[in-house]
Amino acid sequence: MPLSELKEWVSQIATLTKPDQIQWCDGSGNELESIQALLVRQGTIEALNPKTRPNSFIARTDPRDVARVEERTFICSEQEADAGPTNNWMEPSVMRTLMRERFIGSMRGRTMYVIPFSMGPVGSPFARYGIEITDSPYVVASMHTMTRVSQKVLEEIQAGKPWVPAVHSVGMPLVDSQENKIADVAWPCNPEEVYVVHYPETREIWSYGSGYGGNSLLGKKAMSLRIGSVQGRDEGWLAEHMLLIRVTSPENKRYHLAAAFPSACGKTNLAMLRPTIPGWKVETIGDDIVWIAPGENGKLRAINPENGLFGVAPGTSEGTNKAAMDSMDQNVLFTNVATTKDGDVWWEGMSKEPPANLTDWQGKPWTKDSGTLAAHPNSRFCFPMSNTATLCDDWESPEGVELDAILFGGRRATNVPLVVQSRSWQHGVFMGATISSEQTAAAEGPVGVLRRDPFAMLPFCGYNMADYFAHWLSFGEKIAEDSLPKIFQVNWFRKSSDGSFLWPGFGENSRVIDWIISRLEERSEGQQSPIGLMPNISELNLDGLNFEEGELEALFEVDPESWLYEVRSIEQFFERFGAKLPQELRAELIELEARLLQEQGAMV
Ligand code: GTP
Ligand code: SPV
Ligand code: MN
Repeated sequence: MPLSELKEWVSQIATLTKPDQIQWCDGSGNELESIQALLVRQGTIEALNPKTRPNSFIARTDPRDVARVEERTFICSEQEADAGPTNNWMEPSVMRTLMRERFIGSMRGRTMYVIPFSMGPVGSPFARYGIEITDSPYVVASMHTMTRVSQKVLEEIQAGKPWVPAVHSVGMPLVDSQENKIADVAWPCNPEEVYVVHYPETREIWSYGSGYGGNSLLGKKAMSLRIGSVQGRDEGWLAEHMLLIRVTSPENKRYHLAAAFPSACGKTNLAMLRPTIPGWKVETIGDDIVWIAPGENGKLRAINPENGLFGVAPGTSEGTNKAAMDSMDQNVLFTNVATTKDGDVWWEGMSKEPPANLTDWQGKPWTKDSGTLAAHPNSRFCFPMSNTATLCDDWESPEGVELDAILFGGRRATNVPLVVQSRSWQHGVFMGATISSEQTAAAEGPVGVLRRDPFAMLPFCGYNMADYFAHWLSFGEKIAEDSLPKIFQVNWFRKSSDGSFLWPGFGENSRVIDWIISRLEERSEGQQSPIGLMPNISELNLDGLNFEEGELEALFEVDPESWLYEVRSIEQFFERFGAKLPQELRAELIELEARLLQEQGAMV
């Protein structure tokens, strides 16, 4: 029966959107090849030089469709309070009418694709199924890489497993209301009318007007985080914007670490880290999304529900992330990078000197005197997990891996030290709830402005963030402190007064991981500070690094006065949640302030 329900839903959507034809996707290699050929014919993608980059392509988007659009992302719960103060909300019935108007005939002249996909290995206790309907073959190609598109999903649905319906249209029909044909363009979209809409109670997704990234690949942020977080709240698990790695120490001990950093703040880079200190190994399990649930022994277990990487291109180089570069030797779909005259790709940071005669992300000739960026700052590479040079053997383990530590971080030029351990689970939740970061190009809006991005989930939490904080705190009640992962705050991005990064970052972050693991193994003591436990400098392996006078101190400085400003800013942020804010977090803030005042007193 359930399959007939699915078919009924597909035909309803077709009646609404009026496509020329319907194509059910099976996830096969042949299907991907024919979709790629179609995209090439339509001019949406171009093949790169098969000698240097086999089976790889570049897409150039409409310059108005280059990132997630948070302003146009909605959580339409029945009650506004359930969406909370950090989400856009509209009454579901009002939004449904509005979306219906937009989707009427929105696929005219196009093919409607029906994509059965799984987040997580099909059949795994973690796996969740979805059906995305889209009129964008670029989305079909990307979903092939980012999710598990498979007939097996239909069998699971037939067997009665729940699934999330997700409807997407680029919002540019090829026939107008007077029945006139409209010429297609290389990157159809409708940037003035973008809506990325979630109905958390009925677990539905509707997305209109954008073909880019998280706006249109609906298994990713929409299903795995916004709908996923709501399912997690109801069912006792967590859907998080995190990377997941296995770290092996020189003594051959294995640990699993997850880390939440806001968009474009270093998850993919940490996920593929090549340690610069001897004896350590890091293997990739996931780079953007992690689902966490208590296992049978009560310890938290984690999986990466995705099947591919959709990573930020600029800044990626042989020097900063060799593993990522090695993973891109074939089967990559690049979007909005620059191309060379030999049919290869380039972006800012790949090499010091750009090659001569580039074509920029908008398809225009470009030289370093052009005064613009060759690649869009949110340009991306997309490749299957199987490409990953540092892939962990157990990355698809259906029951996930046991989590030993959780890191929270952001992009902070000031105040936040390189690494701090939380005093407890509750204090760790406070650290997560108060992450702040300078905005990046991953979403619309001004780059560089500081904002609170709790748990790096501000754009991705599908319910009231205060309830989400309470959900995190509840694990501290259900699970003994000893069994819970230890929580750390990190910041790779602190700057000196001349504006340069104080910490070399990338592979050198292995030195921080070394200290974190020394804490798990109780090999180091650390030293208390008002904001948590920091390393004694002697506990850090800094062999081979050169710091100028005062730089290391600056990296770890906790200035009570500026931290008291931080307290005020957190207070203001917390006020947004009113009485819903868990009192434990208010208590943590009061205690933090007291410790800072005490420290300030001791200094005078
Ligand atoms: P999303 O895919 O948007 O969620 O981003 P992400 O969190 O995976 O960020 P990513 O690893 O792609 O890094 C974003 C940018 O930060 C890139 O330009 C990187 O080069 C830069 N970056 C990453 N790690 C470091 C680091 O340790 N130090 C410095 N200075 N820059 C870094
Ligand atoms: C992010 O913005 O956090 C991303 C890119 O990972 S997108 O898939 O567009 O959400
Ligand atoms: Mn992300």
